Amino acid sequence: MNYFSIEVENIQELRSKLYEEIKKRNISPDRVIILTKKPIKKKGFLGIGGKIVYQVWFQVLDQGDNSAQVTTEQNTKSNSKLQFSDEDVVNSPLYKEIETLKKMIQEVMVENKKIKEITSSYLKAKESNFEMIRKQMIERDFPLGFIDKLLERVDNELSEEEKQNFYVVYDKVKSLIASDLKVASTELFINKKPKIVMLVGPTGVGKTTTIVKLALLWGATKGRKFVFFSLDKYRAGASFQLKSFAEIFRVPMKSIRNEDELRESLDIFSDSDIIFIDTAGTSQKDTLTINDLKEHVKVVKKYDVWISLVMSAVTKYKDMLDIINRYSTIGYNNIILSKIDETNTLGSSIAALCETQVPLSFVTNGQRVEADITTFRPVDLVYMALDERRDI
Ligand SMILES: Nc1nc2c(ncn2[C@@H]2O[C@H](COP(=O)(O)OP(=O)(O)OP(=O)(O)O)[C@@H](O)[C@H]2O)c(=O)[nH]1
Ligand SMILES: [Mg+2]
Repeated sequence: MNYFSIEVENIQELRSKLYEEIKKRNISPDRVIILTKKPIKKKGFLGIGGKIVYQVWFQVLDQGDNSAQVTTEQNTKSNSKLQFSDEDVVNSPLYKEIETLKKMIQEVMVENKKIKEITSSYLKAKESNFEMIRKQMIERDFPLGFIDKLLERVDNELSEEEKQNFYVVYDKVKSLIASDLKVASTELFINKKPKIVMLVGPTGVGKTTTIVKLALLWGATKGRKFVFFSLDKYRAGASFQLKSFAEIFRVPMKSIRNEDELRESLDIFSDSDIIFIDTAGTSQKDTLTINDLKEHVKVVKKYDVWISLVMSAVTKYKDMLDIINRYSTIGYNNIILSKIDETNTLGSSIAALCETQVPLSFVTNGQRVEADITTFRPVDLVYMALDERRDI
């Protein structure tokens, strides 16, 4: 005596699968009886959806079994290939019993249809939430690769239920970006005098303007003694801009042409609380000037230093990564994101900062030295980057 089971969703399927099984086993349909039938729930992909199938167990009676309604004629046939006709199958008691199953299976079909409808509305809601956020992030200039990686994390970290709610998905996006964004302290601690504050970065990003803003913030308003150095030896009259600010602050300003002069001047002004060093704008592609800058940095690294890479928020994403990477040989401590007032989209900057994990110290948002420098909690900056721009 042996047994077999078939799992089906509808009666047609049961008929054809059973017929296949009978043919495969080469048994007379009269020897097959239904033992049990029960609905079972099959889990869907990733735990959503799923369906109910009918599991029907059959017993194949032994040829000598009394309950088997096997005729001698059929017994004789049993050793040849496919010894019974389709008609035998259809007229067998087994098939009659199958008819009674029909109703039950139809009920299961209705149930399955309902499950399918719920599942597809779930998926539709999730997809439209993700799509809306994706679209918004593209508009805010977040790079595609960054968006995809982020949404994949959101997909993995939220439950199916949570993904139905746009605001839950949106908050998750914000909190993931904010937790990836590193920030540097914007307090200037002077452990050992003189503290060196140095800004490096590409041409025209606002290094000189920003160093004046920092001198106001950390020097003048705190009553500290400070001086300016300018390492801008490449352009005649380049230090003029800084000189005029030094006059306003009534502090010394020294133009430096080489490492020896730098050493000397550091020595001369060693009783200052802070020495603010402005540097020449260098193209990130210009390895010669970056190397030259590196030699100067070696001299100042003997002191207590704060070195910031100034990077304009208007820069293209790939160029940002290139700048962050090339200047890394200098060994800066943090990034100052400048000119955020000149763009409506902060996506590329935020993505570049998150991906490189360099801490952000300040953002600058205008030309006014007395006002346009500020700090943000990462979460606020992320809100700014994702939402419509608010006045800052
Ligand atoms: N809109 C805007 N303009 C800024 C900001 N910071 C600086 N600028 C302007 O950008 C221009 C260049 O600024 P600088 O401070 O000279 O830039 P730099 O990096 O020192 O330039 P180089 O020394 O030539 O490399 C000036 O016109 C500044 O007023 C800012 O946050 N927003
Ligand atoms: Mg400058």
